[in-house]
Amino acid sequence: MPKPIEATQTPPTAASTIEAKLSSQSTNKILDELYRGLNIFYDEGANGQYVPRTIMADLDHSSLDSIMSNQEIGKWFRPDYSLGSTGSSGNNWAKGYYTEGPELAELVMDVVRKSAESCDCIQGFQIFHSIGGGCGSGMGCFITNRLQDEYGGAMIMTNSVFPSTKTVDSVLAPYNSVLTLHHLIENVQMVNCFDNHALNQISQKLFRIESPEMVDLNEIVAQSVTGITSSFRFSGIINSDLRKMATNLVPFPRAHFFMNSLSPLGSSFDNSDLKVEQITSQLFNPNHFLVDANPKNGKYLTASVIFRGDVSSSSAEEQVNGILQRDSSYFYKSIPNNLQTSICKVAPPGIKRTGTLIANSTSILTIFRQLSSSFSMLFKRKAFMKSFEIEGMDELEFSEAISNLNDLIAEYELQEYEQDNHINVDDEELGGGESEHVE
Ligand SMILES: Nc1nc2c(ncn2[C@@H]2O[C@H](COP(=O)(O)OP(=O)(O)OP(=O)(O)O)[C@@H](O)[C@H]2O)c(=O)[nH]1
Ligand SMILES: [Mg+2]
Repeated sequence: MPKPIEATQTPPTAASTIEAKLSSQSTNKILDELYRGLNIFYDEGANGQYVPRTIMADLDHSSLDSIMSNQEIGKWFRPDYSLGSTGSSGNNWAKGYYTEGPELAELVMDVVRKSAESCDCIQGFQIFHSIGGGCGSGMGCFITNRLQDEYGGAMIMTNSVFPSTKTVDSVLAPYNSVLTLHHLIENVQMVNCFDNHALNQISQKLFRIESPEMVDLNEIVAQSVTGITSSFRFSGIINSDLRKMATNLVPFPRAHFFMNSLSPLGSSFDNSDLKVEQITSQLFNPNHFLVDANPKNGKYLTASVIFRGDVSSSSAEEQVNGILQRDSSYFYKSIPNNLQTSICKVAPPGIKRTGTLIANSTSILTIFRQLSSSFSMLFKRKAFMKSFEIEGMDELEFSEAISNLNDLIAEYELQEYEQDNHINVDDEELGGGESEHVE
């Protein structure tokens, strides 16, 4: 089974329980750190209970019912923050965005407003959704747009499950995904990309789970997100809020799609005490990425390694510098210092140290090209268009979405081309025309 995951072990249990769980590392400093970060994602309720500021919504209420009726986790969430309806998006983005979704999305916005009132300062929003179905994609886009309208200055980071590149989701998944990407390119500042093929491979090969279920895949996603957000929750680390993270990791505004990796992952050997060297090496191992794209097929525009636990800055620096030397050809050279390292002294419970890599890599093109091609195969035959047209959509919206994605692909390709051919954009713009060869 996957290693302990903070998201399932920390609040909203009573603060005293957290303390007990952390007895092995319960120095006052660490506890101070933990309490300091609690109110970033949790409200403190009666009796010292911490309640996640999480709003769950689905047009098909059965998924929410199963969470809320779950004996272990159901009691964690506020019932009035769980919003389901008896409708369905029938796997259709247009229903989620135009017809069925908006009414529920407005109820979500009411709860967002209520929740926002208890915040001192709204830094931003995190959205978890899949983009291949109709609700997470269509209604997800609607909500994103409403958040932008109402909280224009706030940052939005999504954790988006892309359709698998290897197995077939729904036949409409390419349409739903490209229509969603159109919005994610324009209205969101950062997207953490996941896909179920990669998550399944990790579950099967590294965790040795024969037939992984969604809960197994979601645990890996949760583990990754706790790593990413550790820099917001604990002090003294770079990327200490969503805005700083975007500033450091997004060199060109539209190139904000991250592929992330984790270490440790798996149960084949004792993972609780991996050395910094092993963790660093695993983070850059293609088998540890949570999306089915090989980082060695592209270039890291930027990347950030977050170590947690008992890690000294000298060993972190030494290992990360080693990667920079070994894999220098995979790093975009026109952005100096594009691999950052930070250390958070608080490890997840029960483990000595962990690492998370957030990578802004042009390898994400693998996913985009695949989506663009499967979208175009359907669209050139106008296949399944009728089901979108009866919800009020027209072809133009599809053409705009695919051309936006294709433009993004071209932008990433240009970055790769310039690096591969050692072209310095400034020289080109100045009319120099000569390629600058950098060894
Ligand atoms: N990792 C992960 N993937 C999920 C989960 N739920 C759904 N998916 C994936 O997301 C895709 C779309 O899921 P749906 O449940 O159809 O999406 P939806 O957003 O609820 O949309 P509709 O059901 O069409 O209204 C599925 O094919 C799954 O591959 C989950 O809990 N975890
Ligand atoms: Mg659904």
